[in-house]
Amino acid sequence: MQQHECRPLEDFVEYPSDEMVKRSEEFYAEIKRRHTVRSFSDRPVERAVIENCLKAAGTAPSGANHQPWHFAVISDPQVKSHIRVAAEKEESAFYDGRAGEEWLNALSPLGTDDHKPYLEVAPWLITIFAQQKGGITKEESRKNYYVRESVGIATGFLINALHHSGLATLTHTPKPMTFLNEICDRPKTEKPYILLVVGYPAEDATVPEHALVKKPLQDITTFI
Ligand code: IYR
Repeated sequence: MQQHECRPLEDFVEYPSDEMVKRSEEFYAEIKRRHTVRSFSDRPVERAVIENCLKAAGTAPSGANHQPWHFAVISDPQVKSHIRVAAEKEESAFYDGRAGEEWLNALSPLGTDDHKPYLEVAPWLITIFAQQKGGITKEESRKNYYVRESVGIATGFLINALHHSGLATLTHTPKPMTFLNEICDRPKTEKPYILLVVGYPAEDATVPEHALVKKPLQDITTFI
């Protein structure tokens, strides 16, 4: 059996309890300002910011620490335009009926449609892929575990890091999104998970009222 080596937990920081309350309040206030944006500015965003946020995402916990994610990061205008054309093709079939009535009814208060100009306007697109095979190093091809859970957590870290850095995001999920494997040149063993649109919001960006309705604490928790 492989040796199970450990080192002391050196970078954990403990705060006095009143400071903990304050920090948790401040974090809530900051994350509460995060809104999904569907109208982006074409203002450029420094690559260093994106890289730091990706490094933050890469620290997420994952099954057996296999880190079963790949981030394809796109700024090339031609590739973005290719993605827009392919996504709009799938989305027009979706909004034209493939989604079904119940789904389209659920979406109507958000005002979404098959028109996705932000895929070309925003400076960065990040396609998050979930890897069925991998391992603790890039070279391995072992089974991965809890892949969707792990990639979901890493995506949450990424969205949070981008928001914290001062950027807006949109979690876009064209359906199906297999066209992203070809465009991003990723193997079939990787499943596109979310296409994250990243940049500054357009000056006239709005947030649908529907998206601002968050369930109160008592509706999302039971303390046992
Ligand atoms: N993928 C489509 C539809 C869509 C689906 C859900 I569920 C949303 O919360 C929002 C949109 C689109 O991106 O327009």
